[in-house]
Amino acid sequence: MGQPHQGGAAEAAGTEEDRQPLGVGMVGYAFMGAAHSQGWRTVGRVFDLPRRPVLAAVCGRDAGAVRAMADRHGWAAAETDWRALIARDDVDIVDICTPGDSHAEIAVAALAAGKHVLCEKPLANTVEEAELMTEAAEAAFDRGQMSMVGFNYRRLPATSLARNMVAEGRLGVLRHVRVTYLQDWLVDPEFPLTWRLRKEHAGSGALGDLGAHIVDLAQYLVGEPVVGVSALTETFVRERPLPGGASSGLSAVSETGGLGTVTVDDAALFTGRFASGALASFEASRFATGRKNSLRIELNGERGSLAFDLERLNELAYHDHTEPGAHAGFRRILVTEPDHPYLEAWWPPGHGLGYEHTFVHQARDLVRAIAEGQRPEPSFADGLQVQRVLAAVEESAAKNSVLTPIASSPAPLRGGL
Ligand code: SOE
Repeated sequence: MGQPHQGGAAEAAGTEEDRQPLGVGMVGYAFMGAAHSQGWRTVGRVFDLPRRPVLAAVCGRDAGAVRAMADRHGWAAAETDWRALIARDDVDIVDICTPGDSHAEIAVAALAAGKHVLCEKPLANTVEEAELMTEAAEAAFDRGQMSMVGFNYRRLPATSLARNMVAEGRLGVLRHVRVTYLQDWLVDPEFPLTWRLRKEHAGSGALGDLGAHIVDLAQYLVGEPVVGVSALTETFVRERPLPGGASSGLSAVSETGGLGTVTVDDAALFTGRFASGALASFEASRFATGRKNSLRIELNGERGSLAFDLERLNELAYHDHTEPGAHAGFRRILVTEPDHPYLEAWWPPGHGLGYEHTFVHQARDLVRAIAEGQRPEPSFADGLQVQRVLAAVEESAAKNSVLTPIASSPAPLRGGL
């Protein structure tokens, strides 16, 4: 067992100010912007980093709101045009926290301007955009610029430990991967038609927002790509009240009595196969009543199983199937030891981390990759692979919109969008 944290690894290597600054410019300032801000603000105070991240500038279209956000979260400057942000000399990393419809344009421009790029998930709204971004990222890597996608659930100590255990062969040959990511914020039919419910802004619905996370997490844990899928999607509430105000970004949405059309899925359900033959099931929904942000994953292999639940994110359940049956069974690993992933610099054992720490760890990994000239993961190529799975899910769901009928079934068989 390692030693409890005694005041931070950063202290051992001199003060933060001794290190060369690395200016961050963030585009977008809502929920994800606030989460990333916490990550950038905290990372250099906790981890021993080779460069010192500086919150140089944040960008958003509403001058007053972005200035207030900058003041609250400690950004030195506020911009209202992302082109001005990426042109700034004090910005080395462009951190993209906008809706998916602007990821490609901003990322490609930022890479062309010589910046490193961190882009929120899903990488893009389409495979074509993701391909363009990946090409730009590969060319930029040759010039020493790094690109990374914000799949933050990889950066929990427990999911990271699970990845290590799978890679060490503790589960043996994998047979099953079972993943669900469930929320319930769309159950109310009066919930307004925000940008997340329109294909032109979000690309897809629960699929791109939640499904992207679980596809990435599953592929990361298994260490292999998903090679084929069979899917069903559904939009349960097809029209919703239009939100007020130009800032909703939905002015072009067709109006029928104050209602607009939902053009993305509310839920996506799919099975899949991994390259080595393991079978997978995935479920992403915004209609799972009572489930707020419930992400669960279980892997079953010939030698054992692992299970993770985001609502108990400091724990990992492990069953070692090589133990004698009389006392074998799932046991709880409390993932808070200093020699567990990411925990060398945090609190003493048992004190636990939370959701926001994933963004600190994301910042840590990107800063180290930049300083060491190593390609960070997940790369844009990894993001493109996820995008291809999402596209295959949509293609399969379109084909599966008429289900194989069960004899004498009275139920309607048509689903999907
Ligand atoms: C909303 O569904 C959301 O904020 C996602 O966009 C995030 O990626 C996820 O981490 C939490 O839920």
